[in-house]
Amino acid sequence: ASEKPVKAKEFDKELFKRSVEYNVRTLYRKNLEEADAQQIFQAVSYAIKDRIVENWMETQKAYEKEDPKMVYYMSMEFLMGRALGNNLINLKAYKPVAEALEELGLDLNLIEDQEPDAALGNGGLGRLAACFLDSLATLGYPAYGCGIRYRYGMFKQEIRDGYQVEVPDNWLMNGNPFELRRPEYAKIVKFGGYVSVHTDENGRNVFTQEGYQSVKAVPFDFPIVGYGNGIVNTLRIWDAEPVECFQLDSFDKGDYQKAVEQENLARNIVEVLYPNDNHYAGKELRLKQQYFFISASVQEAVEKYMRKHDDIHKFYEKVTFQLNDTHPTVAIAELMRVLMDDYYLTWEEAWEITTKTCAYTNHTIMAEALEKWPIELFSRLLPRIYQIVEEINRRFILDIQQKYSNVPGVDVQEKIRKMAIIYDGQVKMANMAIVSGYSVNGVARLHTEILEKQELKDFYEMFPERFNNKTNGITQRRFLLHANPLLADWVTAHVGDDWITDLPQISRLKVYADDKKAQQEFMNIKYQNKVRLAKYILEHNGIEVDPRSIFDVQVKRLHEYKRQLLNILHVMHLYNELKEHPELDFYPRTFIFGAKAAAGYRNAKLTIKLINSVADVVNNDPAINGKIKVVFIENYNVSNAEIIFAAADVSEQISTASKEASGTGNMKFMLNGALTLGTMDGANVEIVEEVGEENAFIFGLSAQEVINYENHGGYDPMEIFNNDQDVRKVLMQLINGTFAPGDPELFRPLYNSLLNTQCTAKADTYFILKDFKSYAEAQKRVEAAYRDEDNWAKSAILNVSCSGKFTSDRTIQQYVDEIWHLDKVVLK
Ligand code: DL6
Repeated sequence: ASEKPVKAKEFDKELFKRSVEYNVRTLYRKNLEEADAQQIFQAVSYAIKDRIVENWMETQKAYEKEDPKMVYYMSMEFLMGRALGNNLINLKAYKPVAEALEELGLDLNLIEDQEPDAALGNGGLGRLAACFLDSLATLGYPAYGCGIRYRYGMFKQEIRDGYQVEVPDNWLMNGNPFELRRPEYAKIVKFGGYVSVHTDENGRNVFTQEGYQSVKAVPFDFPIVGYGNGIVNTLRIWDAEPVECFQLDSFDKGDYQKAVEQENLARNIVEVLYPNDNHYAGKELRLKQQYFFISASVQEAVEKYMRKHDDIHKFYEKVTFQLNDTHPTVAIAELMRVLMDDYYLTWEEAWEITTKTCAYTNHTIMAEALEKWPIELFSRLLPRIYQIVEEINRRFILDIQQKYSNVPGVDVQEKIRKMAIIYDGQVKMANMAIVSGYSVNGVARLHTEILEKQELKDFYEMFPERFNNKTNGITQRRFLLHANPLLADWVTAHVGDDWITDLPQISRLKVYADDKKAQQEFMNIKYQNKVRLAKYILEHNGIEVDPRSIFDVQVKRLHEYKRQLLNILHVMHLYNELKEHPELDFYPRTFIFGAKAAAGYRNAKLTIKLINSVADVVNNDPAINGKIKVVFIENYNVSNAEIIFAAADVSEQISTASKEASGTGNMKFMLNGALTLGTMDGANVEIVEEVGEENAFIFGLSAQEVINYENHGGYDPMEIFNNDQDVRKVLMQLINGTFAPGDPELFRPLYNSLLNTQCTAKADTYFILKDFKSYAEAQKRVEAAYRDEDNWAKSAILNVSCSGKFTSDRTIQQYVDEIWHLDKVVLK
């Protein structure tokens, strides 16, 4: 490999135009004037794909030749969003393509809007995986993303009468122009049955799964284009097909039932993404999904390796598996199975390879997100895998006993209770991931510290060398270059365009923070982006908002720990203040929310209804003269997120301290010059460290304070209710019909979640009332700060210029240096 990167090929506009016209003709037997918008999107995408495929082949050829070590990023979720715009950006062809299309009388923005989001993920975890793929390709590291080609991705959210309604997301309806079906790499995945053992002629025990059902896993490859370097990596997502097509004559052979079951299994397995974020669904089908894509991916990784090498013992020198949370951790047992059952390695040999191959990322400390499978289910569905997990567990318990039996003061049984992989009738996936891998990482410094000192303390004591932190990051190519072209051009005009692949270069903007002209230019760009969002809101919500008001935004999944409820209670409080004191000098504010709630999450869905109900009252009350507007943006997704981040003044990152592992929205807002209003949680801590507390608004309990309360049984919210009139008033409004005139009891469950009036259950587990006052004070500081426009602009520019650390390029480089140890491939 040469050290010097190639220059991107000049973009041939005429060739591109001809190819779009040709595609419209051959795909649809139409000319450009006759084709509809979707057909044009397809034709443009195929023209771009032609270009990508060339680079894709070159890249794969280089990998073939150089035989570098590869990372397989295993994830149930890849929240990719749209591909066309991103591909154009990374091919450095966005502007020339926009011009070429304009010459054809077409608008690239409208064409981009024809593409459905590839929403194969819930939230942060899935979007992180997508950012990582972008960075891996841009940095030139050989990588595969491995996942599932769900027929239906994250549901589309419609708001009807203020309530969330889930609508299926048929994202493949018009076909996906960028993907390639690769039936030649199909794999068989087996479920159920039983394991028989016999001894072969060499005296080895041979384990065979019998009486199983099987599914054919067929991969679809999706190109991941690196920025301007010609590299194209692959996201491989697996579809399921029946092993044999349904055959009528099966009935005669007595296989009828089996044939139908296999057909159904294939149909169901990849049907839909489970829409739970930070919450474990515990469904049998989910475990099937996990094993399905993992078995196929592990089989392919081993086969690919063996196509080039003859010694399986050195597998880990060329392959590493990064397990994105516990969802793919069955990979550990599957790799052991393949090595022992298909390659006849001993347990010790297979264990050596597996433990040098697998690494695990923890993304949450939320107890309800930790996967634990009932033994009955696990062993019935995956009988051979269960045997292997049992053996890993048996050996691990021996290790615990050996290590701690003679240590004074250590209760070995207690250690086993907390650390065993199989305990209390359950298989604990996080424990298996830690025991069987070479690396365990958290996703922000505070999160990793909490893992080490609290949640995974026993494991940290036993394997301190495995633990490390990798603070998350985001790709600036999608979230600034594509999402905010005005700001991107402005940054480039001031500091050059190195930031696109080297975000810390953006710190050179700092010298402009005090420059009046730069401040005005920045505020003007922000204003234009607010106008763009206001237009989107008018079109989608029918609500008129004033782009001169403060755009105060909280967009993320709806979860009690993220505390959208705190935000809306505070809006209610401001509304009360304005009603009581109409003369109040109040800076107009637009509160913008966007959030999907898991379909079965009652309080989350009720919070959406509350936000919309407050919006109805506040937005239509002439007495407050439009000073507060509340907007709930329907169907928050990667594409509208790009418009939202660019327009935000205030970034609400208000989770209960210690609960948000990292957050990545916080970084996207910062990159776009919004000021953080947040708790000292997740990566907020590092954001504030970079930009300075004077350029953010920090409030609330610290993580340690929250943990202390939790360790002592919580706190008493009634005390606050009884003493704080503001809090009392908004809480009473939850149950007196102020925002639900027809049904005053509607929001009672939210009220009950905050107050333990019956003393039966814990209340306010997320410290909303405890933090309310400090949040309201921080909001006052926001308002005061915004009135000083120059100073606000200065802080906003400083936020942009201090965002360098939060690029996913940095995160990936740390994974490479400290975990994976990959070499860059540079195309000649
Ligand atoms: O690491 C990506 C993302 C973090 O930024 C969020 O803070 C965290 O909540 C999220 N975790 C999950 C865990 N899901 N499960 N299971 O989504 O990860």
